[in-house]
Amino acid sequence: ANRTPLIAGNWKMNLDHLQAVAFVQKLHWTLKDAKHEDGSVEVAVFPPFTDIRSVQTLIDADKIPFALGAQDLSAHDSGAYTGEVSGAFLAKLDAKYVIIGHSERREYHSESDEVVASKVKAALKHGLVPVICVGETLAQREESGPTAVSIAQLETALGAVSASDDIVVAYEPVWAIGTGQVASPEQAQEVCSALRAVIAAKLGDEAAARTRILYGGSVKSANIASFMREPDVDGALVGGASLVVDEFAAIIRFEK
Ligand code: G2H
Repeated sequence: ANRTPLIAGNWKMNLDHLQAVAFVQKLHWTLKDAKHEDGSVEVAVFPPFTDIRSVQTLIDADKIPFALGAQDLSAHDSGAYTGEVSGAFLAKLDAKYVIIGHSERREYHSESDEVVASKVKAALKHGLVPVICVGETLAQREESGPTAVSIAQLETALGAVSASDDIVVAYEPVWAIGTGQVASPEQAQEVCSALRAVIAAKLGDEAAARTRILYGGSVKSANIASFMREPDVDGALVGGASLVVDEFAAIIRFEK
């Protein structure tokens, strides 16, 4: 299949808006002449909400070919939801993507599969591409095997998705997140291929062939190529390593 690889930097709660602008500028200069310039790899950054406007202004002014995303959104459009951010607001800032159901949201903010599904619906309503995160804990892997939890999470998340919608799926085994304990390429492939089968069953073969599925969890420049060689891994959701200019640039420059 002909899917453009997506390298996505999830900054989590790091870099204030001034640091963010400096970082994106430096990354852009480091990548001059790299293949993302010709569109053969898509680069996306996911800063904290407070940085999005500043990064968007910079990207626009300097014609930097990075897509912009948020790390979460509200399931609601507007109203009395103190502290929440609507997909409508993110769309107005030219955000293209929004991460939904990251394991840190599921764990620290008790986001259920149903909440994730309602946020996916809200993202699509506002023209944002949801990056739907799924993945199992070590205990779940030992109890129900490598694929069951991710399959169930994705099936619920796709509840309000239709075949023509643009979505991205990210498989992030919880035991590999920020731990340095990376999944093997074979483990990533096994789950990513099972997730593609879920998309095929729910949305059809065309959607399954078109949708990008990312691996996330301790991705680094030293291991990115091994994941990208797997047929069902179409990119990476990168946390820690996306905060280091040279390291993230090297990930974007991966050679299979
Ligand atoms: C998983 C990943 C990015 P890290 O959370 O979403 O983070 O690369 O630091 O494991």
